[in-house]
Order: sequence, then C-alpha cells, then structure tokens
Amino acid sequence: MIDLYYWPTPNGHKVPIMLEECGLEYEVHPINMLKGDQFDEAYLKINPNNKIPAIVDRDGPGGQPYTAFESGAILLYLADKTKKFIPSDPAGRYDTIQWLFFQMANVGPMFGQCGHFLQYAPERIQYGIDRYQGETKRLYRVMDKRLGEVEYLAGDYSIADMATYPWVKINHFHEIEIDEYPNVKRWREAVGARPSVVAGCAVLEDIMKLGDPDDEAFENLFKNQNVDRR
Ligand SMILES: N[C@@H](CCC(=O)N[C@@H](CS)C(=O)NCC(=O)O)C(=O)O
Repeated sequence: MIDLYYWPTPNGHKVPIMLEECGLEYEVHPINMLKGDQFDEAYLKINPNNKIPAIVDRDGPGGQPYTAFESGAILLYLADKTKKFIPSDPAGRYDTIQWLFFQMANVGPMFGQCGHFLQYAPERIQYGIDRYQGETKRLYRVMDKRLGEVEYLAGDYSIADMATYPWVKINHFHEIEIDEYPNVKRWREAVGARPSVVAGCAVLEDIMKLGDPDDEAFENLFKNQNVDRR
C-alpha cells in the first residue's frame, strides 16, 4: 500500500498516473495547499520542501516504510520497485532518466513560471511573460522535434511521458496553441487516451479548477517565499 500525499496539480497528477499504470494500491491524503496544509509539521516530516506530491511506501526496501518526495524521484522509485515504465537495458534506462530530468529541470519550472506570470502575478510584467513564455515555446519546439523522431519521449511509453503529460495537458493556461506543435499534439492525444492517465488525472480533480486563487490561497502559495514558515 502506498500513501499518496497529493493535491490535483500537474506535479501531483504524475504520481497517481504511475500508481494506476502499475496497478499499485494507494490511499490518497489530500494536502490542501490553498489552505496551507503543506506547512503542517507532520507533513514537513514527509516532505521537508513543503510541496506536493510525496509518498510513503508502507512496504519499502527491506520491508520497511520508505518516504519519498520530488515527483521525478517518486516516479523513478516506483519504476524501480515495479520494474515497469523504465527499460532494464542501460541505454534505454538512461534515455528515460534524461527525458525525466528534462521535464523536472525545464518543463516543470519554466511552464510553472509562465503560468504564474500570465495568470497569477498581481500586475502584468511583460518581461517575465516574455522570458518564461519564450522558454515554454522553446521547450515545446524541443519536444516537437523529438516526438517527430520517436513515438514517446524516451522511445517507449515511460515515466518521462507521465511526468510531462500533465503540464502539456494544460497548454491553454500557458497560452500555447497546441496546433503549432503537431508531434506534441499527436503524443498528447495518445498519452491522454490511456485509461490510467485519465484515472490518475481524475483523482480529486473536482476539488480544484485552475483559476483565480482567493486571498488565503494567494497568501499560502505565493507570499510565503520570503517567510520561513517551517
Ligand atoms: N519539483 C517539485 C515541485 C513540486 C511543486 O512545485 N508542487 C506545487 C504544486 S504543483 C506545490 O506543492 N506548491 C505549494 C507551495 O509552493 O507552497 C516536484 O516535482 O515534486
């Protein structure tokens, strides 16, 4: 049994997608980041970085509970645990890790900032929009080229696709025209049609729609950077 500490956001979705794909049993523990649950002392013992997602595998290495945070590390952990969605041959494994890191180090942070400056910044800061939407478009071009050469990011369907899909699913939030990236569009349709991806993205989905955060949510999400709440 896996305890999943979660809120329905792109980084969150990655983990239930993988749990569904692997047929692993899991129990969802909502961490309402709009209300500041990510700062609770009990949760900080699970994720010292006060963000979702995190897991506790009750049956971890050596039969002991194992705690993991950072969505990419969680996907890798689950892939190694189940021997699924990462090839066992070294080159295929490293290809998958490369595209997983590409998501973690590029797609997540840049798309995240793009969405922030477009949708949440209290004032319109054109420099920030141009900087991060420009990077977002560049990353779409990188993915489009890659996906013109291979079916999925690392060749076969893998944890790299599971990490990337939830961010590409919300292209409208980043004001990206998906038709301009036909190979990404083809890939997005293929990944999005998988029953486990649909099920993973649906976990707690009705709780949060992307949109205007209220004052409390704004405080918890964006005003805490300069205040140590831990
Ligand atoms: N690199 C981290 C990023 C996690 C992350 O940014 N999570 C966001 C939701 S998508 C969060 O928990 N935000 C709450 C906060 O910043 O207080 C991962 O991939 O796990």
